[in-house]
Order: sequence, then structure tokens, then C-alpha cells
Amino acid sequence: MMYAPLEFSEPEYPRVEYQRRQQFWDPIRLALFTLAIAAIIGIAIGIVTHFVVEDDKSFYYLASFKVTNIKYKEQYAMKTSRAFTERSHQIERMMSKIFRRSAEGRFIKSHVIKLSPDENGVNILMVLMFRYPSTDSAERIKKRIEKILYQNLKTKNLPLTINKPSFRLTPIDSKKMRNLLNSRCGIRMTSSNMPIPPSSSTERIVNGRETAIDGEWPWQASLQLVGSGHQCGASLISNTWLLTAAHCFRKNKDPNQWIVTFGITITPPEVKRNVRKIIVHENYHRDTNENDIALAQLATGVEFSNIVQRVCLPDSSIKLPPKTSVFVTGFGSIVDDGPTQNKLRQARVETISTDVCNRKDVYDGMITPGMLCAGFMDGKVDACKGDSGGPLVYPDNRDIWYLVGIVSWGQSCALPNKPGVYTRVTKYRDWIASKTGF
Ligand code: 4AZ
Repeated sequence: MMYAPLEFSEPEYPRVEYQRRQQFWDPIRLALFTLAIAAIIGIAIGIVTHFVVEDDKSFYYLASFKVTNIKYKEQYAMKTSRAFTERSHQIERMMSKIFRRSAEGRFIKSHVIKLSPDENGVNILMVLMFRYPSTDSAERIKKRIEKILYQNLKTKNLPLTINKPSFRLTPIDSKKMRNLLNSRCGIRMTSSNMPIPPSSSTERIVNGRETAIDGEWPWQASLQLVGSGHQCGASLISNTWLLTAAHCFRKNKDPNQWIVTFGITITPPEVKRNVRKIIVHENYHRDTNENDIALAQLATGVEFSNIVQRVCLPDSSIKLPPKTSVFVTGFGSIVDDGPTQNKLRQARVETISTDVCNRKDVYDGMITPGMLCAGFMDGKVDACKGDSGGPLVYPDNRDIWYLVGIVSWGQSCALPNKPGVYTRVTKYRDWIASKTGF
């Protein structure tokens, strides 16, 4: 403190106390105190306004219209085809271009649902998402959206010719929107139906970070043996089928002994199901890890939601160049031989060419055409024990996620020159179709 108490004698003591109190409320202190109180009140008012007055709400619209300068293609019927994906991406980019600048930052995203043939072009069905104050009305916003669109049709040089009289805009609620998107695979949404931001940075399963958001990896399942808990990961590919690794069923193939859970924690799970059927690849070899793929059928189908969703299976034609960013997720251990994690973890890894992975100092020719290496040559980030059977996924340019690998094997975890080895899903597209019928 600033004063020097030793200079005062005993009888003067009360005066000193009095002075001290007076000094405590000096003008500077008083000003600071007032400022602090004002700041607290200001922040509180800010928070209240943000949540009460500025309470933005999502508004969804179903848009249908005719595009007259392109011809319908047979492949548009197949939603995982390159033709459908590329055309849809072009349409979504065009919508972004129209609404990003004109709609005062209110535009969230658009998503093509269906392309169908028309005598003079292609019919487009898509959803549009906006965020406006909750006090606004769907009809008023609809008028605004139409106005922006019509203005853009006149003034902007758009790659696709939208036939104005064919344009229809219908407000839909979040449930209808969710149902429309549920007809599509590989889409991630938060509980408030907002798109999940792209995953960034390098997180790892070995030494890594937990999945932050519910619904970030909605196809991730945990395969558990009754009585001994989590054994493997798996990926939901339809409302009843899971894709996983054959080696998960080495010890036990009895469907009655297995249960499946969904959600970002094992306990408590979001959804729980029994298993009806287990199909292990006929040519799985435990000594070489070849054909390390299996299917598990749920006893009762799951209802798709923001938390439980299927992943897309890639067209067998897609090829990922080396060093492509892919993500692996799982409840597996974070150190070699460590315990299962209750919270889902994720890691960004990069694809590694089979030539590099087969080098003498890497896996010396053990990588067959049905396998895919991913990780880093200097180690550090990897899947590990308990992640087996789980997904290695890749987002396309529309942020739709595809299952490209199944966690299969590797020498220990995260060691230099020993990346993770995954089952190459594209190689098994026909095998999956032959067992599940899709
Ligand atoms: C395992 O034991 C295992 N580092 C899974 C993945 C990897 C290694 C081991 C890849 O299930």
C-alpha cells in the first residue's frame, strides 16, 4: 500500500483509519468503479438484446424451377453420380452468388434435392435456408427472396437460364426440411438445423481432441459386446445397415451378443439397437488383413435426425490423390494399448499413395489394392486400437461426406513411417450391393 503507518503515533490511530476510508473513495477509484458497473450493465443489456430482440430464426423454402439451357442426363437420377453432384454444385454456387450479397448476409445455404427431366430443359427442386429475426414472417421474407431473384435474373449474367414463370417458392418448416434432406446421405447439421462448419486444424485420435458438436459425425456407431463394452467403430450407410471391419468379429460372430449405439458419447448413448445379422467378407484373411470388411444389420431401423445420419458410399470411380485431407473418427485409445474413450474423437489425416506405403521402410509390399493408407509419414496423428471398423471420410466440394475407408490395421499407433491402413471402400461397392441390395 501507499501510506506509511509507522509515522503515526498511537493516539492518532483513529484519524488514520478515517483517512484511509476517505482515500478509498478517491475520484479515480470512484470513476473506475462507476465505469465497471456501467460495463457490466452494458454487457447484460447486450446479452438480453441478442437473445430476446435479435433472436434470429431459420426460415426454409422449397424452390422449384425450370432451367432451359441444359439437357437432362440419365445419370441425374443417381444422386451419387458425378453428373448429379457437379450440376447440383453449379446450381448451389449460383444461388450463393444471387443471395450472398443481396440478402444482407441472411442467406445460409441451398441444397439441390432433385433434378428431373422436362421437355425443354431440367426441373430443379431445392431447399433454400435463410436466417431472419424471429419476428419476421415467412411470407414477407418470401416476397423479399423473390424480388432479389427476379432482379438478379435481369441484371446478372448467370450460367443457367432460369425460366421465371416456372419459379415457385414454398415456405416449409424445419421438420419438412429435415425430411427432404434425409433423402440425402452425408449431410451434417447442428441441432438448430444449421450447417456444421468445416473441420479445421489437425486433431488426433492418438493424443487428440474430442468431437465438440453433437451431430458432427452422425454416421459413427459403437459396436459393443454385451458384458464387455465397446469393441469397434462402424458407419451407418442406411437406416438398417452398418459397415465395419471383418476383424471386429474374429472372436464373436453371434448377432445376439452385440449391440450398437449412436451419439458422441458411449454412455449415455443417443440411440441404441440390437443386431439382427452379421455378414463377414467371405475372403477375409486374418494373416494378411485382406478384405477386412463386414456388414451388420440392425434389428430395427433407426430414424434419421441431426444426430443419427447415414454417410454416402463413394462412386467406385472416385480417386483421391495423395495428400488429400480426410477425417478419421472413433472411441479408440489415444495411446497404444490405452483404454476406450467415452467421448468421440476426430483426426485429420492425409491419404498416402500405395507406392509410398509399400516402400521397404514403410509396409514393404503388404498393401494390397483393397487397402488405403492415410496418416502422416512422421507419425503423431493416427487411428488406434478401438477405432477399428470406424469411418475414414472425405467431404466433396458441396460438403457432402463419403466413406472412403474403414479403420483396419497398422503397426502400433502414430509411429513414423507406419501410417494407418484402411479398407478401400470403393473396391467393395459391388460386394456391399450384393449383400444389402443397394
Ligand atoms: C487395432 O489394433 C489398430 N494405427 C487399429 C488401427 C491401427 C492400429 C491398430 C492404426 O485395432
